Amino acid sequence: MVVFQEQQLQDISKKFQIYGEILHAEPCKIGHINETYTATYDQGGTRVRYIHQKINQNVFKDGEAVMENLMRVTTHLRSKLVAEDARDITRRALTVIPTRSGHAFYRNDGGDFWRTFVFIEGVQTFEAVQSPGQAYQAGYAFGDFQRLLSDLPGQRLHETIPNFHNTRLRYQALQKAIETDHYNRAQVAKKDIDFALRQEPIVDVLLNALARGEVPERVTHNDTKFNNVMMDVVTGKAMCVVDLDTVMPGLAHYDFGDMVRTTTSPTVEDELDLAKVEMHLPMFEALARGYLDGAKGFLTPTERKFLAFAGKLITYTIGIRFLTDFLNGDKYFRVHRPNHNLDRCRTQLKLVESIAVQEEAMQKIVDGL
Ligand code: GN1
Ligand code: MG
Repeated sequence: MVVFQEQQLQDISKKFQIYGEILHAEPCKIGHINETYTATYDQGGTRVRYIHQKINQNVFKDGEAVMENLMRVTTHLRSKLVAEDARDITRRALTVIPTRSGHAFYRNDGGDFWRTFVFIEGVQTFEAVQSPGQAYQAGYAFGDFQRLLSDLPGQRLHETIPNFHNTRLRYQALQKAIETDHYNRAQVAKKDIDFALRQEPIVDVLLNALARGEVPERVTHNDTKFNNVMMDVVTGKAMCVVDLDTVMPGLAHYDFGDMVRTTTSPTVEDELDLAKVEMHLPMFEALARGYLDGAKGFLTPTERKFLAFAGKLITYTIGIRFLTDFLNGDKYFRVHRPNHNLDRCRTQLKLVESIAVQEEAMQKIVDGL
């Protein structure tokens, strides 16, 4: 397996405009979807690192659309940073390294899409938030990201995964998985299923607001996990937002909601001790403050009214996606142990409960900012 990966990366490395020789490459274990490697090259006696990544085509059916979005988004971010006279630009926005023939990606004989990024040095990511200061930084980074993309020129971005945050469709997929119960797993998840089904009244709230024109479509990141923000090792400041494959039209709430999911409980996504899984108000306050500071006032009053609710809804939506995948035999999210998706689901549903009892207090905080 390792030998195969090394051989594969040797081949891949030759396709991109990278000078020097590849010395070694390690798989990066963070994401649940794509295959990512950190590769070290020797360039004239200096060691330089790059990221090579294979797109998961079971999840992203149209690799070309993903790459077209990615190029438009990274190019725009870069030009905005240049216009704002920002320093350290290759650490503030992802930089795609083109192939030797000048394309954004390399497609091998098997049809796999590979792309390469500049490796950002001197940053780190965290699986769980440690302090309100970090929550502020994450909120700021994604608010700033939405703001920088709010004037993206050209046509609407491709929907790289259609209906990605459509909670109604996610709910229907759950119902189907329960009915089919192909792996006989519904019994062990009975309590979780019951809880999930009882939340049906919240499922359509944002979809209805969108349909009624109360909240606008925006360019959003759609996967604003805390570990998708790279923070400077020395200053602790957020430097760069990564994982741009789901950047597409969406609601600001999808982003804010996933930040609440991953940045207000100081626990990991698959925490087993559910007593520890709790929405902490000081984290939320810092997160919301950071987000609104970064967004610099582009949100409408109606958008702001749904921010606390969004935390509950998106945490719920990801929770039922884990539950559905558990029932369907772990086909979507990469798992590392038995019942992993069920554990992840339980963490999310526990957080939904915790948010539900504090939702009013959370919204009050938003209203006061
Ligand atoms: C997946 O790419 P990664 O592993 O950060 C998923 C997100 C989920 C997340 C849960 C394309 O994100 O939607 O919120 O897992 N990405 C996709 O950790 O489905
Ligand atoms: Mg992702």
